[in-house]
This record gives sequence, C-alpha cells and structure tokens, in this order.
Amino acid sequence: MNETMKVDRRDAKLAMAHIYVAFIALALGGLAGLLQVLVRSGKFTLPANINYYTILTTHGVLLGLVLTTFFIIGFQFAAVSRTAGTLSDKARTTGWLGFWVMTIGTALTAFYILIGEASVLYTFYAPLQAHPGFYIGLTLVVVGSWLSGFAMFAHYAKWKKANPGKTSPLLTFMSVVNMILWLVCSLGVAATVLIQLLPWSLGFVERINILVSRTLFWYFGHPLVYFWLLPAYMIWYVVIPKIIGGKIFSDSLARLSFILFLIFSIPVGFHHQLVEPGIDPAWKYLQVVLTFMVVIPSLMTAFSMFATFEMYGRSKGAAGLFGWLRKLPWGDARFFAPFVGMLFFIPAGAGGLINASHQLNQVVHNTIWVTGHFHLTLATTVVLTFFGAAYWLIPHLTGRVMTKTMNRLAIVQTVVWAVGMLFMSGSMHFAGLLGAPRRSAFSTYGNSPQALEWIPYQIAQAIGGTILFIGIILVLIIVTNLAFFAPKGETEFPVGEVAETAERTPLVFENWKLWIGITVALILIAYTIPFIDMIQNAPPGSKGYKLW
Ligand code: HAS
Ligand code: CU
Repeated sequence: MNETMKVDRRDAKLAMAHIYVAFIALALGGLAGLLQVLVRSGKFTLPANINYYTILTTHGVLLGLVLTTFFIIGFQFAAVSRTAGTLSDKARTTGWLGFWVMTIGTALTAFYILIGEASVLYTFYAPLQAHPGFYIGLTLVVVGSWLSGFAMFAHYAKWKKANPGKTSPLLTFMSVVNMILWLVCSLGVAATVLIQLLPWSLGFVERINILVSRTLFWYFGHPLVYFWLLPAYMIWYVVIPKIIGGKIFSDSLARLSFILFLIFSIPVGFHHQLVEPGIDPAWKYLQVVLTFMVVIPSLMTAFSMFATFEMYGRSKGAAGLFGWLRKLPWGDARFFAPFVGMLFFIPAGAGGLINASHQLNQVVHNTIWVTGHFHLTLATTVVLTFFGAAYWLIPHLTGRVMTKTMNRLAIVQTVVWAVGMLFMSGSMHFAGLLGAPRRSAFSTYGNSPQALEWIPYQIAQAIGGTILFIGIILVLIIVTNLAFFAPKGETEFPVGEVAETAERTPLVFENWKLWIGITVALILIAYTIPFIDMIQNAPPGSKGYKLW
C-alpha cells in the first residue's frame, strides 16, 4: 500500500507548527474561560475595567476557531504524510504559506478583540459591529486554511496517480473529505464577511441585511461543527483499533459515514435559526429532516466502535454481554482520553436531537443549555479525543517517547476534565431549562425570583470551570513535556488494519463528481428559495451597534 511508517521530518515540522499554535490558544482561551465562570458566579468582578464580552469573545474565538482549526490541519498534514507518503516540496510549501496566513490572521483578530474593538462573540452576529481588522483577520484564517486544503488535495491526487485503480489510504481519504466539507461550507462565511460585514464596518454601506448574514453564517456554522468532529472520528475509526490491539471493523462503513457527513451536514443551518422570523416554516422543516439524516453517520460510528471493542474483547476470551469492557486498555491514556470522549458523546448527541426538535428548541434556544451542549460535544468529545491523539502524535513528531509518569498524569487529566465538565456542563443544562440566558454577564435581573433560581447552578458552573482550568494546566504540562523534555526515542503513529480482508472497498466512494454533485444539489434545494425570499422581502437593513 505504499505506506511509510514514519512522518517525514520536514512534514513533522509543519504539523508541529500548527500544534504549537493550537496549544497556545488553549492556554489563553482557557484562562478567559476561567474568568467567565467566575464572573457569572456573581462572586467576582473583572479587574481594570475589562469587559465580560471581550473575555467571552476571546474564549470563543481562541478555543472554538483557533485551537480547533490549527490542531485539525496539523493532525491532517501528519495523517496524509503518514498514510500517503511524504509531501512534495510544493505541497509542503503551500502548507507553510497556509500556516503563516492563518497565524497572521489569528494575531490580527486577537489584537482587535483584546483592545476591545471586537466584542462581538465568536458568532459575530450583525448588527453587532466589529472593527474591520477583526473581519480581515478572520478572512486570512479562512484563506490560509484553504491553502492547506489545496495542499492536501494535491497530495491525494499525486497518490491516486501513482496508484491507479487502488483505494486510497483511509486516513488520507477522510482528510480529503473533511477539507472538501470545509471548503464548501467556508464559502458561506467568506461571502457574508467579504460582501456584507466588511464593507459595512468600513463604512462603505450603512445598513446590513441581518437575516442574510445569519443564514450565511449558519450555512457555515453547522458544517463547522462536523469539521471539528470528523478528525475525532478519524482517530476513533483508524487509530483506536490499533491502540487497543484490535482491527478496524469495516473500511467501507467508515468511508460511507464520512460521505454521508459531506452530503448532509451543510443543508441544515436552519436548525440554528428555528426561532428566527422571516424564514418559512416549511423550509425549516425540510432542514430539520436533513438534520436527522446527518445523525445517521454518528449512529453508524457508535455501532462501529462497539463492534471494534467487542471483537477485540471476545478475541481475548471475554464472555457475556459486556465482558469485553474489562479487556480494554484502561491504563493507556491514548485510549482512555478518547474513550471518555465517546462516553460523553452519548448524552451530548441526545442533547443535539433535543435542540433540533422544533418544539423543544423553543425551550432551550438562547439559554445556557446550548452552551452546555457544545461544551459536551466540542469541549469534551472532540477535545478529549484531540488530547488523546496529542499523547502519541507530539512524541512521534518530535522523536520522543511518553514516560509512564506522563501517561499517569494524562489519565488524571482525563478524569479531572470529566469531573469538571460534569459539574459545569451539567449545571448549564439545568440552568438553561430554568430559562437562564446564554451570552450574558452576571445579572439578577432586579432580583427577579426566576433569576435567583439560577444562581446555585452558576456557582456550580464556576466550580466545574475551575476544575477544568486545572485540567488545562495539566494538559499543558504534558504537552510541553512531550514537545521539549521527554526522553528521545521512537513513538508509533498508530494506523489500524481492517478486519474484513476478503471484501474490497467499492471504488464509488472516491467518485468525487458524484458526491460533490449531490452535496451541491442538496444545498441548492435547501437554500435557493429561502434566500430569494430573504432578499426580495428584505426590511431596510440595520445600522451597526457597539453594545459593549
Ligand atoms: Fe450541536 C448548537 C443540533 C452535534 C456543536 N452545536 C450547537 C452549537 C455548537 C454545537 C458549537 O438542532 C452552538 C452554536 C451557537 O453558538 O449558537 N448538534 C445538533 C445535532 C447533533 C449535534 C442534531 N453539535 C454537535 C457536535 C458539535 C456541536 C458534534 C461539535 C463538535 N446543535 C444542534 C442544534 C443547535 C446546536 C439544533 C442549535 C441550538 C440553538 O437553539 O441555538 C448531532 O450530530 C448529534 C449526533 C450524535 C449522536 C451520538 C452518537 C454517539 C457516539 C458515541 C458512541 C460511544 C461509544 C462508547 C462507542 C447521535 C458516536 C460506548 C462505550 C460504552 C461502554 C457505553
Ligand atoms: Cu448545528
């Protein structure tokens, strides 16, 4: 299969550059998170006139957008280099260019947030208006990520040319799907930023069509969450089987689930706009149906993971319904952290189904329940999986090995994270059901009895958030050790083998014209008429506001 076992040294440098930025974002964004939960407990005020919404924007942008995008692109560069061979000089140079464009964009965005000129939160909803530098910085982050995507596509094309008629390596295939998904969806955010938000914040136009800008944002914003999730699924499908000593349940099933994500994850943005006026309920209904379709590949993933675990356990002589559980390598942080992520995804996914149900959405929308939802999905499932991957990826890339002590610390880190998140996200869910708003600093709303009900939960959030901050310090200690101080040596980049050797993976999975064609068709069906409505029946538009 033309697989190299080790990531080339030059490719490793490119991947590590991304990973450094990701963990610096974790450190700063995590600190902002701590300050937020403390403010919302009502027992703490920010010093030196720092604004709560500045901190909230820093937190969301650094963790939701910077940590994720940099880690994912770094991981995927390593993954394609490991499974489809060393990058060509041209692809690597494009990757570096992408890295620098993204890094400069991040620095620019962070600068305008920190000087208080862009406290518009990570969703930067109009009519909140940021300094143009904020939008320019974000544009650079997106354009940089496109360059890296092109480098990965070129690398895949080169492999296909050298191996005609063969199925591409699974991790490379998955990385390509994720970058196509990203490219197609980020066109939406690029459109609203370049055509609407930037000219408006520069003062070229006075008013903005809010509904169009939010719709373009969620056309991007929902697939964005799968752009975060798919690399975690890559690790679950391909890496975890190897770590536990088992096999990948099915190559075809894994590829099919990724293709389903590509097709169904974009035409569903309205499930974030269910309470938004100005969109015909029939179109909301259609997009909710498609939202439930995109749940299927996650259910396939759950099935596939159970199958991998059970097959492995039974091969080791496990008996009974759940006997295989005892055979799993609980002491190995590379397994344990992602596994805890999987466990959390069961209630997290259920919460997603609640959000997507129109009537239930009326109860939870704009409450802190939604914040609880994405701290389970993104900040637990995805992030714990990324931490688990960092424990072998960083030493693999830096030519070191993880010591037993660090492995033990990583297990402790995972437990700390799980406990902190149970407190924080759990109380967010409960407070949300009692009506506590999201995107809001501490307030008792004139001591209204309803608001007073929220306070105990907000104190529990602060306790959970403080425990999580300890978790961040622990993971930073481990990552710094693995990058700079761990003993020199060789660490494996684990890539699993497929169990069903007899069956050939159908080549149709790589019929890109077909899949991209269906993706575009579904997008046009779900969005064309609503967009025409929004533009034809548009109100005069809104001026910009700086409410912070
Ligand atoms: Fe969501 C809002 C619906 C998944 C992230 N979501 C958000 C926001 C974020 C986010 C960031 O319909 C807030 C945006 C904002 O700022 O306004 N979400 C869903 C649905 C899913 C879903 C239907 N979300 C995610 C994922 C995210 C994420 C993944 C990040 C990574 N979400 C919504 C909706 C809203 C929303 C509405 C808008 C709410 C509002 O009103 O504003 C589904 O994809 C979930 C499917 C998942 C499952 C779980 C499968 C379980 C697996 C684990 C198996 C476990 C094993 C271990 C194998 C059905 C795969 C077992 C071992 C044992 C021993 C037991
Ligand atoms: Cu969504």
